[in-house]
Amino acid sequence: MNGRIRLAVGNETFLVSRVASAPGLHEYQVRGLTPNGTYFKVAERREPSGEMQKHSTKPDCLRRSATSENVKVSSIRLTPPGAPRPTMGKCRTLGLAVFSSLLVIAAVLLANRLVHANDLPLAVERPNIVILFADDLGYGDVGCYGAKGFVTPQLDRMASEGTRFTSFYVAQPVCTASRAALMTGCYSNRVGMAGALNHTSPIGIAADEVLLPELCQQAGYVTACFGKWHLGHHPQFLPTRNGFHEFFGIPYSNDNGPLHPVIRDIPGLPLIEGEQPIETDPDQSQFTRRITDHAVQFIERNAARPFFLYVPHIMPHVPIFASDKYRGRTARGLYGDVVEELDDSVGEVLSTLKRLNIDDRTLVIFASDNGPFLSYGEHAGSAGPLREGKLTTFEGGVRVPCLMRWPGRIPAGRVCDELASTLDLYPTLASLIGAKLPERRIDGQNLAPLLLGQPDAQPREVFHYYSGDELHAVRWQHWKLHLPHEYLTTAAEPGRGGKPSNYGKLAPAAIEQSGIRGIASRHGYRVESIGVSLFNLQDDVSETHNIANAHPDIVARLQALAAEARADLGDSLTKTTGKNLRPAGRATGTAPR
Ligand SMILES: [Ca+2]
Repeated sequence: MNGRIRLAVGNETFLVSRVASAPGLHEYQVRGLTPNGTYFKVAERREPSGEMQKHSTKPDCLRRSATSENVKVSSIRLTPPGAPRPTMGKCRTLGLAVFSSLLVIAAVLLANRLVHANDLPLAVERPNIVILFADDLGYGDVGCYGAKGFVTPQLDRMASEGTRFTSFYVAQPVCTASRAALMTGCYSNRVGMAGALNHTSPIGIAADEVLLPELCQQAGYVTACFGKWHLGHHPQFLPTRNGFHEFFGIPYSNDNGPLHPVIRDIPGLPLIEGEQPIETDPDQSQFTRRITDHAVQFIERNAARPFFLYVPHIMPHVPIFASDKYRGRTARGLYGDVVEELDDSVGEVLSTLKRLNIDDRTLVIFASDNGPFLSYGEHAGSAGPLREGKLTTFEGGVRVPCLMRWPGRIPAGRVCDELASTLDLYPTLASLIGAKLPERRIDGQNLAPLLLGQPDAQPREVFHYYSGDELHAVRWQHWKLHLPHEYLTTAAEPGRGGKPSNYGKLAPAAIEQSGIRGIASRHGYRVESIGVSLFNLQDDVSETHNIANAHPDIVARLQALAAEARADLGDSLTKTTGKNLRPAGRATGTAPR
């Protein structure tokens, strides 16, 4: 498709030129539709049958150009000069048929918006998706983010072959809440999830939420979850009831058993395969090894079809364990050993993709579910330059390392400082795999253009820092406003040997007692408070200089954003009930709280 190509939109014709080409992938620019031109891509992919298929993005003009919304478009044909015109009768795929060198995009505009089944995804080739999600790994715990005392060559390579995000957030600074947001694209409190569930919790993710793996299943993907689930341990909440074909792992955290550093008399930790407990209190030094084996075998079994693999690693959440091969090898001690084993696990996944020749059609994302559990001292990670860690809405709690790699599609060696969140993965991945979003409110933004390095990408501008149902802070661009709230800080000297700070003087509340004081009592924290404080994260990522007095206009703007968030999502600190909240699921026979 070299040379001049015409794109017909209704009765209008526009000139198209090829601006980039890679094996199996061509990018085109359409001139004249929008001031900066508009882009789309065509990919060629050989199907398992041996047949060559071509897939295309819908040109941007059809998604947002007012020009095209004013006309009824019955079909769009992209025809190289001199080629015979295709007939619609030869279209074999929904919305798009490409044969020979012809591309036909059929689309219908009704009532000023696209409603036809031909609403094509942004991506041209549907990638496999792999999400590797560490537990309590800090912002400063990866080599390319400044880790000291251990090395992460595999993650560093992933950064050099992909994009490293420096301003990537989880929705809340604790396990269950963070995972609920990743799986639903919603702020955790919107879907009724908060904190970290334990073996006494009656709730779990609601049945009517459409989880990311469910979107993937709808799009024809085979799905698996290997690691820690943490969205409810009752059978109805397990991964296999929520879109995953396979599950191997634990239902809640690895300290929720006899190895809890403080609380005694917790029942044994179950290891589950599918929905069946297969072991109780398994050897935790084998978790990373066993999860990695499951991941590698899953990829090997499914290399010929699209898959979604979610690997929520159990490490490096306390109690931390490394296998024999790794124990004792880093200057950082056991924590460094554990992260080096995780790093090798990432390397095994990447080398498996390469060996099976599916490397360039697999998007791999690595991130952590929240910041470091600082009360645990040398058994916890580091937030690098960021203030505080897990359980707080300072940057150290919610800003996490994040790497994304998709050779040939995501720019290599790029460092991206734009604001992004696990919230955004849901609509972004839906767009890339051609899944239809559910008709309910979500909070994620489609960042596919940003990921793919497109020139017209619109990054996220606002992020709300919630802890449970308390609104703690708001970020707009590089400005962050803390609203008055309490927070946790390590009670005394950081703990040692896997114990929290102040161990020996703790008066731990029962595990059922959630909330800031219950957590403080069990994990060696004390409660502090902060008033209205404005930080410029560009100059002061450590949140040390409150400049609210110097910028009343910025404070007012952020207060207005906070008011919008409260009306929508609620805020118990100001006793505001949100208009758009959805309840968690509740196990049968358990009484509402
Ligand atoms: Ca966690």
